[in-house]
Amino acid sequence: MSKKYFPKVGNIQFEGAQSRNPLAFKHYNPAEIVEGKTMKDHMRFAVVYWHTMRGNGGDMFGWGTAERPWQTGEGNVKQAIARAQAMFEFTSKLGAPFYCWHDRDVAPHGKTLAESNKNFDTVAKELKKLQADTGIRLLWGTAQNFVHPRYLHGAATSCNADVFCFAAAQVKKALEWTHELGGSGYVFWGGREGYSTLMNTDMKREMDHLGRFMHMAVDYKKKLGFKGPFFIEPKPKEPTRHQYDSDAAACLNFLREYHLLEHFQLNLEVNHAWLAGKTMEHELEVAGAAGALGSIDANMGDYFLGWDTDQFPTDLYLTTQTMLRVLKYGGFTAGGVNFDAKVRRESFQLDDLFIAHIAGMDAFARGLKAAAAIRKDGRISEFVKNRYRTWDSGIGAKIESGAATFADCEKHALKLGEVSGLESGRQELLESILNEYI
Ligand code: XUL
Ligand code: CO
Repeated sequence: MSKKYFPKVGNIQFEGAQSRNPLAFKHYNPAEIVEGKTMKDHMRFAVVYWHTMRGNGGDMFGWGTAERPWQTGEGNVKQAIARAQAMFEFTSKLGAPFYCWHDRDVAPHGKTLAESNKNFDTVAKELKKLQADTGIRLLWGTAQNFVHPRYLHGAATSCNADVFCFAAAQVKKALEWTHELGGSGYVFWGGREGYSTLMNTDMKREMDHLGRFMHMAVDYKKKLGFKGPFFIEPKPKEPTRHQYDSDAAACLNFLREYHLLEHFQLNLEVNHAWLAGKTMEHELEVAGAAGALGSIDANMGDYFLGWDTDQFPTDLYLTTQTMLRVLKYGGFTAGGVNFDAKVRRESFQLDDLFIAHIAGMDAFARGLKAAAAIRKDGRISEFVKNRYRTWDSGIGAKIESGAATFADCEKHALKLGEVSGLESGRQELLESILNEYI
């Protein structure tokens, strides 16, 4: 493989907590065993094509700022192949075992669908070679069904049936390549599957179309023999006012209503949870309780800007709370920790890409270690268990088993006269126990 885009950076090494080298891991030690598994296998870190390779630091107020030598060129297939090489050079130097793509990040849009497919085939063949050369694997693929103007009213939920067909064709193709490249899963993020105003929207009809679309995808997955899970990625808004897959609970409701739950898990993203007014741990609990915790898009928002800033996740409370839930629900199988994150516009130098990923990986490694230590300590889980002890026997157990009626409850309450023995929720105590491990 040509190694020319990051000549100043070698393979990133683990140097330990004392290291002051910005281009070294201080906490992410891939071989270290935590709760019986290597950190590498716990985290299954992935680098994204879109922000890392395609992002240029531009925002709606200003042009791109980022130094990205593989971005200079005409935007043709030749350049896309050079970009693929840059992607694999970066990911292998970083030591992340996985990557993720949208079809149109990988290869340019053509003038027709056939031309777009041809472009994608050419570059995806190069991806296959690069995967074999480096051992880097595809965590998931997805179709970019929101950038092209044809998707202005949505893709599967467009008011126009022709647009639905283009979206279906794109997912079909993206699924084929995800399968061919040994992808672990496949993601649906509904970029414009929602509405800007209800004045022009038949919401029920759009939801029905989305349900139909997902069933077609499931049928095609079976036909292909693709065994990985489908993931839905919730987000409440942006660019639309309301996105149908607005949060974990809304996605689960949709999946149950359209009899799709057995085929799907969720890919939860921190900044999306925040935009929904939820914490990441809330979303993880909702998904975990339904047996649908699939994967995570690791990033965070800005505490003062109300939009999807996709910052690298460096907040240790966030990573600890996240890893507590991931461990609680048995860890990742097909999913992983995917850095759907971008460096700030001001962090425009090439080495910032490494520094940012290292910061995120180290923050997640600390989160994992803290979560494992908190679980070993056991005070928090013991507290929670003890808090519910009136359900373990007597009337509580009778209610849980379904054997009790309202009349039984009334009899019990009348006998007691009043409730006694309520105890403190001890939020501050629990927070301080967590702090012992941060
Ligand atoms: C957008 C977002 C997407 C998905 C993949 O907010 O998170 O990049 O992760 O389409
Ligand atoms: Co995402």
